[in-house]
Amino acid sequence: MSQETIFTKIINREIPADIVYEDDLALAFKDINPQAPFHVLIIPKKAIATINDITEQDAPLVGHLYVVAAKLAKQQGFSEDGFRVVMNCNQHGGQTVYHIHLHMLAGKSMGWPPY
Ligand code: D5M
Repeated sequence: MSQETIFTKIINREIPADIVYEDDLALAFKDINPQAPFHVLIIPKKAIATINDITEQDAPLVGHLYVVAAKLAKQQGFSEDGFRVVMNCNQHGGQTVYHIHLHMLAGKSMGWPPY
């Protein structure tokens, strides 16, 4: 299942976003409703609705999102102190935009569990 969402519009520059990283496969931009001093969403350019829709073929692409997170952490100086990445799935996971995205939160110490 892959439907066009607001994130496709961001990829296509049809709506604005504060883009912090882009390559052939992925895009990262500031979350509109930040939950940490640094909160970006790292998304694949390929529209995949939820974690449930990730296939074996998508594995390198999904892995790439983590590589981007590590690059951003290094670039922004968060590697050592640490940060959090999380991907929500469907209603119980708190997903609201149905184009997979890795939340990357940094710049403060975060609690666990996340509720
Ligand atoms: O996270 C979806 C996230 O997407 C949520 O934190 C708000 C963010 N969002 C929604 N629209 C935009 C735009 N236009 N720019 C930037 N960020 C946006 P989820 O895990 O699906 O709940």
